[in-house]
Amino acid sequence: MDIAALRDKHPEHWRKAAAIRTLTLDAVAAANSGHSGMPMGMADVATVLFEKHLKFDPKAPKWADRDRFILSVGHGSMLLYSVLHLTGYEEVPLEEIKNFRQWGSKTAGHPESEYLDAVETTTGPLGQGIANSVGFAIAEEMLRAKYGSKIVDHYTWVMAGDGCLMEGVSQEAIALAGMQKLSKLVVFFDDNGITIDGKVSIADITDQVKRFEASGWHVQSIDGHDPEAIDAAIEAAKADPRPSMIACKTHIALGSSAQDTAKGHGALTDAKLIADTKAAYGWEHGPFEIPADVKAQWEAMGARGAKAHAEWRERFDALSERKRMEFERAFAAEAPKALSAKIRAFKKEAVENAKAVASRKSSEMVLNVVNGVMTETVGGSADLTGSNNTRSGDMEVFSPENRSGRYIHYGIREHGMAAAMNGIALHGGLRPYGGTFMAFTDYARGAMRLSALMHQPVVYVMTHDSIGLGEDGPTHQPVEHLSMLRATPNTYVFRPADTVETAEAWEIALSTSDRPSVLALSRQNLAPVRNEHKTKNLTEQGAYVLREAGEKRRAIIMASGSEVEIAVKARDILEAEGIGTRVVSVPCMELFAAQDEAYRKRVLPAGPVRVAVEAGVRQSWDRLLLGERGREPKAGFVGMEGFGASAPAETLYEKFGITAEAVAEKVKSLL
Ligand SMILES: Cc1ncc(C[n+]2csc(CCOP(=O)(O)OP(=O)(O)O)c2C)c(N)n1
Ligand SMILES: [Mg+2]
Repeated sequence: MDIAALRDKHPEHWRKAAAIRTLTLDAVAAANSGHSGMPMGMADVATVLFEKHLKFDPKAPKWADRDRFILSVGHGSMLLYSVLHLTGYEEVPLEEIKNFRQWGSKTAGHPESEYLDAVETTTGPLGQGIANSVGFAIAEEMLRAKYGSKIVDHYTWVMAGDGCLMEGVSQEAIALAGMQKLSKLVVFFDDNGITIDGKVSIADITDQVKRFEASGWHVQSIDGHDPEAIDAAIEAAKADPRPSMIACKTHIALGSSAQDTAKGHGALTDAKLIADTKAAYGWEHGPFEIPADVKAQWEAMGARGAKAHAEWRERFDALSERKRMEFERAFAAEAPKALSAKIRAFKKEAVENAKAVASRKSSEMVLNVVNGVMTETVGGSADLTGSNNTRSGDMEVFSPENRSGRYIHYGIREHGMAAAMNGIALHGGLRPYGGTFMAFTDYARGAMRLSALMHQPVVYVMTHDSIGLGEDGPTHQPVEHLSMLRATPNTYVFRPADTVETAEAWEIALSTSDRPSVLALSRQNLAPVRNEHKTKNLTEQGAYVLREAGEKRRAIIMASGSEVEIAVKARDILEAEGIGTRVVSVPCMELFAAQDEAYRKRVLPAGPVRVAVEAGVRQSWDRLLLGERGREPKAGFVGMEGFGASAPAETLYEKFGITAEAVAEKVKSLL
């Protein structure tokens, strides 16, 4: 690579890009860890994008109509931090660059959206960013249709590497974006041909350009170090009505002795290598030193957005007060005031006209009420709309022809759906929920974990939540999933027992702004257990006394969802034999854990025998079964110990011993 030729051809550009490269070298050297090669390779693309195209205002990182810049190749975090520092984001002073990857710094190893306002999405798990970006671009289309292009009209720019494109989730994302004709989505592919183990060709010979083209994308291939070519490609991408992919041929760790090798991927910390590289760059400044003229040019790029932002503000202020308040409420992820009253009325009606329904159906009934008062909800399913019951009657389908549609056919792409929902939630202004069979949370897991890590209020409608789905058999019957989901921090896992609890769970999920919720819903009908109307949302306490012991209390049976009915029947058996038994419904363990100790002890006093029943594995119940201190209760569990089987649901409950009789026997064996 003839670095001198690059320098000579575009000397002004070169110095701006070199600032990214040298800040990266210095920060990685100081941290003695990190990834130098990607920022060194993609610095030219970043410079042209920020200088000529990106709509942003460092003084207002959360300006609603900013362009979204997504670093899908998260290990290249120093590229982002460098640019944020250079353009004048106050949250990234030079101190933060010097403290890259250290305790308490905002410049984490990979970009964390929780740490910096300017980080649009947490990346690091390869493939997530590009899949999130599809959600960002969908959100932009929807909101442009809703509020008009004077209020919402921006691009979503992505940098993705070989790793992102090798990950399966990228295929789901690319296919969905192409079909949806997301014209304001532009992906820069860092086509450097290198990953950790060596050349990409040791594991992949895909023609990425053809691959994107096959899914309906506009594609270009350019020299990623030529600023004129980069600029022209961006112009062409903007002009095309399809999503665009620009394959940028780059040299990883450009200009260093590690260039074009796997060594260049990681931390380049050798003092001589760094000195030689800076010499090749013609960079004669000390560590972390940015010459004033270069810094001034970057700051000028940062200042450019202030005007666009001010003009946008004027247009926004000209909206009716109602529109403005709705926009701001939705961007703050606040539920409308009307929601609670609607839910209360729904609950009353559900008690008055009590009937056995599947909780997936109850969920649809709730959505029919909710979606009318919350116009920011965006529904969807991974090709199981009729099974997940996710589409309420008033929802039109989102498509290239109908950007006002609020329902997305994500296709059979659970992971892509979950990642897109993260993007929609992160964009702001919309509240996504989406469904699949609960067993396939495994397929969505990578993105579900990030919903939790990023505190995004995505709602996962996971139906067919146990062996109760019956004949489809063990592949489709979740067994370990409830425990896995409950083990995930920052996640509410709701398993409602009937229509009333389902409505309460939805109310909480839609009133929550800082974490995802999973609704575990049954395929089979559930008998109503909440037979008396209570305006209070009992699910909010996570667990509560559903039936009190008639006789002196000797046992407590805990259950969730479809097994609450079994717990109530077991209580009948035991009470008939003079064994006083309380039933505790546990729709949300996380919320119960958040109650004060006095309440928890009131619901689960130490004395009586405790038995939990759930058509899943025991693991997540231990905390409730074993008590917290003092005398340990005698405890037992009725549930699954292995995978399910293919048969009618009633047979399965019988054969796996999840019955009222078995629960009553378990209690008696412990007394
Ligand atoms: C899902 C996932 N798997 C594995 C990794 C570990 N990892 C980090 S970077 C990388 C290689 C990425 O290659 P590429 O995208 O080409 O980046 P480059 O080496 O060009 O910087 C791998 C395997 C990861 N971060 N995420
Ligand atoms: Mg690579």
